[in-house]
Amino acid sequence: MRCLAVCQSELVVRMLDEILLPSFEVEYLVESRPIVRRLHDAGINAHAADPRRTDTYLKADLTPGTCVIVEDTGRKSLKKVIDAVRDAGGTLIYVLGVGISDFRKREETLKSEFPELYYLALSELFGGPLLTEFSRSLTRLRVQQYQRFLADADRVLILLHNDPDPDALASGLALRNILRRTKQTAIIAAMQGVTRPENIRMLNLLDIHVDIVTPAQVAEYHRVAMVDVQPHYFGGTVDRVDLVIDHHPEQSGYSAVFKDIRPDYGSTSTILTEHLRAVDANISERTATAMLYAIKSDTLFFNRQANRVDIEAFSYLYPLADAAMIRKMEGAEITMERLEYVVKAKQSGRMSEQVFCAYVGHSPREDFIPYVADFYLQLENVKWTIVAGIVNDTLIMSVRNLGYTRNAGEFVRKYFSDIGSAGGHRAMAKAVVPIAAFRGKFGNLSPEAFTDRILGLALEFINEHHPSDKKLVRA
Ligand SMILES: [Mn+2]
Repeated sequence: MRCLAVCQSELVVRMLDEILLPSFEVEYLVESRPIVRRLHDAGINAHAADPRRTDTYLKADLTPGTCVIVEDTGRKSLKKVIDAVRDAGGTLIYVLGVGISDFRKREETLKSEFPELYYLALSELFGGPLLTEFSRSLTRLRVQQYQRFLADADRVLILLHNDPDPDALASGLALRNILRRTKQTAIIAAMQGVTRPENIRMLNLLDIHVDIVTPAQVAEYHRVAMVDVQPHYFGGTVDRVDLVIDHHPEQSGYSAVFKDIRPDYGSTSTILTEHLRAVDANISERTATAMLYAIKSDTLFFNRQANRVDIEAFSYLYPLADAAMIRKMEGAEITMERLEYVVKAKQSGRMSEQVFCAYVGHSPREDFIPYVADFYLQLENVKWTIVAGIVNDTLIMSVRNLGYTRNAGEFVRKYFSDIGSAGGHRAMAKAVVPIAAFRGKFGNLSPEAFTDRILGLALEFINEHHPSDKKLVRA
């Protein structure tokens, strides 16, 4: 493809020449003769010409298929240049803003007169990669500091939250990799082990071992790191921590020698991908697979709190990971045991105004309840699901909705925060209430009466009209 670049500064010519050759056949038109001479000496195809004259472009054999790049340094004569290019038959016109402080405004002004031109700002083209490089070198500094600090320890404990999820497990592997340690010298551990079937499958498929530790054992380690969790989670049982890496909101009231808390990130694995990249670490297929799966599951495949950095980490890890293995791990979600609870909910559940509510009775494990709530939300015509069950004398209730109706977290807080713990986000929430406290407020209900009562509360909540949305309803 032929390209004609109308430039004023030598730097811009040299930069374009480096970028465009050899894919393009480029010719430069420059007003200043001394600059043209220097460019000539450097072997660049430049000519001195007046860019405001149409015959300049006719001489240069401009055709409608020639790509014309015009450097814009803010001069008023730019419009004359564009007019001349168009008069000579030019149609593909790119204006490259260099040192234009408000390039959006400049673009708008030009486009009002020449709607078909393309405006590119050098600062915008160049800024993203430059900032990425700068922040990577800051991250490198941080990582090297904690690598050095932890280097002399015999054994490092990498502590995860209870019932570790894919993000916690993957972060454990990633940190071990950054610390250049083995499973004998960096122990991945939790105070309560993995219970969810898909997470157990992940442990088996990727051969990850999670030690179970007591607070007393934690204290015996020379160095302690935490990933995907912060010390307050352990309720004061862990009083010394050297390194904390997490994406949950920052908690106060603890001190750590090093910490990297980024609440705007969708997963801890995203933070650790940046750490690994910053120090050019080799990422094994196993670690990449775990991390990719973690980002996918913590962001619900980019449905929940994910941003550019998560997508960036995902695309970096993707070619390093084993996609078939991830499909196997995800397949583990459906188990016979879980299907039993799906059937129970089908038999006892009730549906009204697209709200599905079910009580599944006593359950040996908590994960059956959110699983059933997620399951029924997939049905057409279901917009809310509320599934409750009893685990060890405690009522557990999972609430899900499609995300654009009223807030699920508000619902559980409104009715259950006075008798237990209740909270969550717009689309997913949970209440945990001791049975005695529940009976104290609502009475001793039969399973059918319980379902009716909760369904009634949900409909009342969903249909509560705020003054602001009344108009919407009428419209
Ligand atoms: Mn996480």
